[in-house]
Amino acid sequence: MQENEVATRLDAARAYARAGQELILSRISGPARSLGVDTKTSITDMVTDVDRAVEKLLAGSIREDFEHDKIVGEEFGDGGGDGPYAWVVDPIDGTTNFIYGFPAYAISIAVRDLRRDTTVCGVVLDVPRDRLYEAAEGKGAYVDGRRISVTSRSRLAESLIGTGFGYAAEVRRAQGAMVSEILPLIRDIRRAGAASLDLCMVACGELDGYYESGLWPWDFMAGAIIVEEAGGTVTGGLEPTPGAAMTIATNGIIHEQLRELVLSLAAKYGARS
Ligand code: LIP
Repeated sequence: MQENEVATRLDAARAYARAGQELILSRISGPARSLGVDTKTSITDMVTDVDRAVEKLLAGSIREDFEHDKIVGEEFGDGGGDGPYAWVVDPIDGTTNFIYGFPAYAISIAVRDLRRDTTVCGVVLDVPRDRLYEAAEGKGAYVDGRRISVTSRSRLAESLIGTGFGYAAEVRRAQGAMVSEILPLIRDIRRAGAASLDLCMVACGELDGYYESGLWPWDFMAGAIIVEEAGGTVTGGLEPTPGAAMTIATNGIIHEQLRELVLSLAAKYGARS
């Protein structure tokens, strides 16, 4: 029974992501990008009227199709639902990139089984590259229907690592100090600006690992199951599970090398871990 409930929600999540993509493309096609932009926690933490419109579209569809499911969205918070499933939605992950037209932003939708406190499926739609990443518990990870898997690289010194930075200046200062010490110890660093895409890049082998502090559940929950179903490992730093303090995702082989390095430097610079 539950397998069908998950499969139905995965099918719906794909359709909702495509509908959100259509809305986004309708707002940025044509001669001028007319975006209403506000700021949230700082002048660098931005949100647009398109973020809000996409979340309203997704939430309306979820409420209509799964009236008992809970909805947790970046822009409108928690809504409804007394049933066992919760939808965790980021209407545009990588909002800064979206505003600038930098081609790295995604719609991220995860479905949680609240009885088991587990993500049971997730989709991440890379809008600029038109790639749909997806995974369901125990069913593998895919991009556009093609099976994906993490790399088999075993040395951190040969690994390509993604990361990201928070919005507060004092947090960024410590994160910058950390990355300056990590950089000489790895192949190179990449900063895409959308956690859900960083995670999908680990899942499909475009990165060997990724770490970031300060993420919200809607940033990482869909990407995390996609990494795990692609054979990778996702943890926190000091915590076993990813969260606001730290999210670390790798091919599994380099996980403890990266985790130990991140923890030691976070302690040195007083950063969250
Ligand atoms: C973004 C994350 C990214 C992080 C950015 C920002 P948003 O989410 O996906 O990894 O580095 O600072 O938080 O705010 O664009 O949805």
